[in-house]
Amino acid sequence: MNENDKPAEPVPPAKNGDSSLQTEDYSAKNIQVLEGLEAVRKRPGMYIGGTGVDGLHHLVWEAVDNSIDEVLGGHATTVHVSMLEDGSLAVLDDGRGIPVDIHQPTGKSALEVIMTYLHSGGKFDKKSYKFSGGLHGVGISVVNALSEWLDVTVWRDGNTHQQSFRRGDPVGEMTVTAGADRRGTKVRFMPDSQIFPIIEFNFEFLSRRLRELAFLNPGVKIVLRQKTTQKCHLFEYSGGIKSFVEYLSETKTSLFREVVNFQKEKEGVEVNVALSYNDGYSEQFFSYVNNISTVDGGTHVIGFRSALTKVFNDYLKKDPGLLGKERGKDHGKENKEIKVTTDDVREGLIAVLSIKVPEPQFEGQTKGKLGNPEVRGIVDSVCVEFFADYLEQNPMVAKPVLDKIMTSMHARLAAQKARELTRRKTALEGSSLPGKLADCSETDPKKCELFIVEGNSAGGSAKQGRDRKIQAVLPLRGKILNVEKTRLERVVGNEIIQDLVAAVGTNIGKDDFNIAKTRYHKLVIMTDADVDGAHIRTLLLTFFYRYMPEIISNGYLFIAQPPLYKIKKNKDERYAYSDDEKDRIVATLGGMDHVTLQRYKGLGEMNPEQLWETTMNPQTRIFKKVRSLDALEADRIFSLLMGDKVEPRRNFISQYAKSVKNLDI
Ligand code: 28F
Repeated sequence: MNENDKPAEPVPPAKNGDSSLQTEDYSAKNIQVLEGLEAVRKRPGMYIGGTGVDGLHHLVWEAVDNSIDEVLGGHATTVHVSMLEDGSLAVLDDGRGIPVDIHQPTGKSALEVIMTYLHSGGKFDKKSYKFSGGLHGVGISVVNALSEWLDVTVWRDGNTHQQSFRRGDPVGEMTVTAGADRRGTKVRFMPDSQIFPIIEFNFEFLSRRLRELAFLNPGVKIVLRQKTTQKCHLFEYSGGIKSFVEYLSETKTSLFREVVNFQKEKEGVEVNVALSYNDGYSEQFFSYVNNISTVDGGTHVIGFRSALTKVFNDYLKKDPGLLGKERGKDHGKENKEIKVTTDDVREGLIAVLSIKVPEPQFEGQTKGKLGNPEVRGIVDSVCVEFFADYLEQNPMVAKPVLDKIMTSMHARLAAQKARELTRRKTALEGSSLPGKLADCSETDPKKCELFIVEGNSAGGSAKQGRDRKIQAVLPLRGKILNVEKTRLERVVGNEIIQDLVAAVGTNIGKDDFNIAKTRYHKLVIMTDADVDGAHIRTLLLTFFYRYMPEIISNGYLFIAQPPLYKIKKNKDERYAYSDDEKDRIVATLGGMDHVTLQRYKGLGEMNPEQLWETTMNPQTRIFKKVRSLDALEADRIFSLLMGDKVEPRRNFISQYAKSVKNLDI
């Protein structure tokens, strides 16, 4: 159905007696007018976190969250997000439509007030906390303030209401035309290039977050469309976060069939958990509070992890035979002090924890951590109660998981011993930086950059071409380890990984990793544009995602974008970073027969000056910042290609093989 089709009649509110569903019928009288929008344009970062690409996309999340609230309230069914040819973006829902009656105190329509004042609207009273998500629900008026133009359409009471705005200011009155055969709200906006350096939306980025929202809001249907490419993604998951864990597990070999899933409300906090275990060594864990991703965890995550650990230790106390005889040694005598730790229960775990809290306190620089102290005990007790009973009832789940946890624990104990030995050894010799590292002279990590370069030839050019004050280079010898089927201990043992970990400075592993020890606040993966380069890049992304996730969540990891082409006309040399850009440059230089075109196959083809100018010079280079969802995608692709499951790999390759360009076998 395209966005202008007549939407289906919305379903009546769920009859599950859930009193929290939004059934209040708001109107102008519910609006509390706070302040005008000039504050938003002066300090946009205060309202959307920043004016980079993340901030730009927050404009979309604000509108989408309003539409999702309408669906969760039982007044709508579908949210459409459309990337339009002119670069603007439209969000549409088939809900009740933003109220349009006159707001007495201002004499304006409720619609105009909601679009032009901050924090207006009844959404902020306690009753509806269950739905307001997004960037702490700052309201659609922020989108309006930060848009060069914005058109809103409301279909309501059989009429079509419209109003346009420029940088938050109304352009004329709200117009009403009779004869709407539909209901709902549509907001179309063009981000303001006076606020955002980059105003292009990213389809994949939108797709990942919209998929996540569909998992977090079971029953919501979300359609994402890009007009220029006709690409279209539809997300709807009636299974909610259980479907999320199934999606994350698709590429893994699970230890038991059914994803474990439960939800329970306690003292006003709604706890929703889904989890599975697989035979891999990495953990995939996502936590949310009121649909907001808490990348830095918090009290809810502490409660969850302590509950899981406690339940497995209690289970082992009841059945000490499970402690097992690892390779003939009997751990019987040490039984009493052998305890499973939170790290042991993370190996091979895929879990989603989603909670709803009336008054969440977010902490940390990126507001990605929950602070409410009372939540820890609530989540802990709810999870212990459910998991203890579940393991009792389901031995075919408990057994394989405990086997795996015991193996993980013994490996950890063995590695601890090994580490103690090596620590004593390096304490004698002193921990050294890898010989391959060409370090920089600056010592303030905030100013330093480490280029992780594939292959010695490119490494050589990078070492010669770099700015030695702030730029270090670490050439990687050959392929790094396949971290899909490798436990942490072997990863640490691998020489190339050791060089990388030593250069980065943070150490590795949950109890040793320390983000404060990062020696560079920009870690730049620089690999060739060919298949080998892509393979190394995926390996590195998966390694960082699994063993140094905070490097990514702190925004320290980047991917260098070397040029694809050099276009020469007499003395004039230009570089192109995409096929489109190459076509544009060739056209401006008079067409193909006036230029010579070189397609770069690898970094090694550039001399140090060219590599500096095109890819390393902070004034001219292009870096792509790695976000957690990008790395999650790399991890998925990596498991698909390197994991055990043949079916998903065959599907992936057949789906993408035809679209692979310049595959040089
Ligand atoms: C494309 C973005 O913003 N959809 C929305 C509604 C519906 C109501 C509403 C919104 C009024 C006074 C708060 C309608 N009828 N999509 C959207 N759909 N806001 S935003 O009301 C806002 C309240 O205070 C709505 C009856 N009650 C609420």
